Amino acid sequence: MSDVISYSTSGPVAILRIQNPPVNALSQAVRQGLSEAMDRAEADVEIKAVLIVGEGRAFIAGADITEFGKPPMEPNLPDLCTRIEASPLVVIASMHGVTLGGGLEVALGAHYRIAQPTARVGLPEVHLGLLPGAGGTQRLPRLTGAEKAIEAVTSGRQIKADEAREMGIIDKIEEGDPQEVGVAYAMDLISSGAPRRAISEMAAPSSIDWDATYDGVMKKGRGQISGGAGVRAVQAASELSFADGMAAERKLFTEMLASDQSKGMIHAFFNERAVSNLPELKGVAPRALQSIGVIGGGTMGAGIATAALLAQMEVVLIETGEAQAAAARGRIEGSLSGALKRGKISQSQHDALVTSALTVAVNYDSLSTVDLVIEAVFEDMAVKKEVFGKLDAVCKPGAILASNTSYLDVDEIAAATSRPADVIGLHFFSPAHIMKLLEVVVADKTAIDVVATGFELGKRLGKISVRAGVCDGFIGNRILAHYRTAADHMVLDGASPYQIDRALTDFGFAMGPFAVADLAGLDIGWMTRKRKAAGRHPDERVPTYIDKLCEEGHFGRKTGEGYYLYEAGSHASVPNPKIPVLIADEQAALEITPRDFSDEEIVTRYMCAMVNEAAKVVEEGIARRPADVDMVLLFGYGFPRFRGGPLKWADLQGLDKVLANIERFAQEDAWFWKPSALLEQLVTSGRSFDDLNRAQAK
Ligand code: TC6
Repeated sequence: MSDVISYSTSGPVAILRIQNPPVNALSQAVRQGLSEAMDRAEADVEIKAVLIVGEGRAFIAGADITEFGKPPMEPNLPDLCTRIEASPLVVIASMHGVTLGGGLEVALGAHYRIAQPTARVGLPEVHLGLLPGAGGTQRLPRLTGAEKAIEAVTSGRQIKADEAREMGIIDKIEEGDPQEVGVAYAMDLISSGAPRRAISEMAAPSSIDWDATYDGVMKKGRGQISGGAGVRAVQAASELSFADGMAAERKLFTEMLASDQSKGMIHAFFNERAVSNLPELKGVAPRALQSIGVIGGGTMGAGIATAALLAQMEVVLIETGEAQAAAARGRIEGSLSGALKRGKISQSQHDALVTSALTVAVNYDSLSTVDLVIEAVFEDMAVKKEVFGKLDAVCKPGAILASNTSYLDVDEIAAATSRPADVIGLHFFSPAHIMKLLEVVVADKTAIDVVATGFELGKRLGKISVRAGVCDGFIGNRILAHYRTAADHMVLDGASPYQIDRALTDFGFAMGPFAVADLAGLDIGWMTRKRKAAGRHPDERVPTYIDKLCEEGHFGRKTGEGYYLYEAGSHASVPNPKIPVLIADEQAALEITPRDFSDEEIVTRYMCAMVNEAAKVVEEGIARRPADVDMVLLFGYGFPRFRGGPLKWADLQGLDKVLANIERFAQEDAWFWKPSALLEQLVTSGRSFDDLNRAQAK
């Protein structure tokens, strides 16, 4: 029989055991193997029931995503589910670990479902820009009703066994070996004469207000289309016969599969995993990593400490004085209480973290035994060097000395110590216990096992870790500075910051650049402009209108006034009427006649600036692969996941089109819009950024 399906019997029960590690994805071989095994069971007169069970860590994690985009191979999944359901035998699925997507659709094709108490089920296709395409949107609502099915299909969330049983998805929960409990359940069903129970034959779900539900889902999805398609598919389950509903689901599924959005999301799925698989780290053992030191207990330092505590590490945090130490402890305890409230940790874990895992001290000597120290002090080279000099003196040999700098030269920081091989950049994003991105900044002399330890730390903290080389701003902040400047140029030329923010949130960004600037603090950009003023190219256009607001002490959300005005204690904001006046003054001084911008032009300029700088970051080796840049933007900068990242977006647009736009913009401002050499080469050779990703993966 098939390699991936083992067939055995236990009395009148045929056992179909799926053995396709790591997660029993429904590859062609699995589909074919299941179909053949069903034939075999049905051909055996002794067999009364079929048990489907998975080996390893999951029942079935869904369709094999690696097959998407390839020519379809028979048997297809909808037919397999229908074939299982149509069996004259009683079919049982025994679920453990996760049962996701096509996996749940197979289970819904079965007549009865039993699960381990720890099992979780879900239809996560929406996270891949898809909807269930093998009957999930037709069968699930027949069990749960339309509303619950829509919630499952549009959130894609994993549902715990208890809740799934309450919803009617699981018939029985029983702890034990999935095969043993499954066989026992099958025997009970046989002896009680339980009938075949095909969900397709159950009543269609009642009608709900489909249009209102669709609108709500589309609004929540901020431009993502697959959630809305999921609603329409469930509507078809309610309004059409089962067979017609299946055809409607198939049509919507095929449309989604062909969409750029699913291409973007599938790119994100694979690359959020691939990004930390560095070939040079294969076989390199990380150094010990049980205790970490954090220098500075401000928002960033406290966030890093919280993240490490939540990952069960011991933390020693250093502050400059007793009052600052108490404030830092207060911040960390506040975040840990939040984690307790959200159910991330138990009361006893919380108490242990606060009392024994966290030490807050004012003396560097407390760092003498830690495995790794992360410095999160003021962004000033002299201050950093002083800190690293002190760390060099107190830390044990082999301890890793890391800087959380967001743009300073890590080579220069390393040179302030006698052990540059132990120095690395670990750039977290605020709030560090929530944001998923970690840039692991590798300096010239960083030892390879120190790099491996940086990635190991990221893994333990649940981060998406991306390797970055040394340059001003590394991957993310360097690219950000560039596309922010493109937005500033558009403001000088006549687009309002509010139109720009709206056009970009319509594109799918979590926030527009001016709302982000207010949130981060306008003083940050102001300081950066001052820092960079000396080395500025004569052709560089730098708007200064916002500096006037900073000079008056208005730094955005934290002071209640920036591009927007903020009401105390509320997230609501309105445009600041001073801004158009400041902009008009600067335009007059520069003799610029403002012009209109369409939303489309705003998005094009913003995205082209992002892509051009991102291509330069790859070209210079600051990022390892185009997909690494994509993951940085996705996980650190609110880039819409359904677009896959800026370089995936560029591929989908067509690189020739993107380059042509950049060349057109360069006619107005040759310095800012100088095309990336890599982008030019790719266009000339007819290749894409994804071709580079694939070449690197080999
Ligand atoms: C669907 O079913 C559509 C049906 C309609 C059809 C008509 N395929 O995440 P991990 C790999 S859509 C292929 O590190 P975890 C993954 O790449 C699908 N490969 O582990 C990784 O490989 P690597 C709906 C897959 O324990 C390895 O398995 N299903 C698939 O943290 C381990 O993964 C989903 O969307 C797959 N379906 O989490 C489920 N799934 O080791 C997506 C995983 O070479 N998967 N791999 O890097 C997940 O959510 C998680 O992987 C998990 C396991 C919860 C299953």
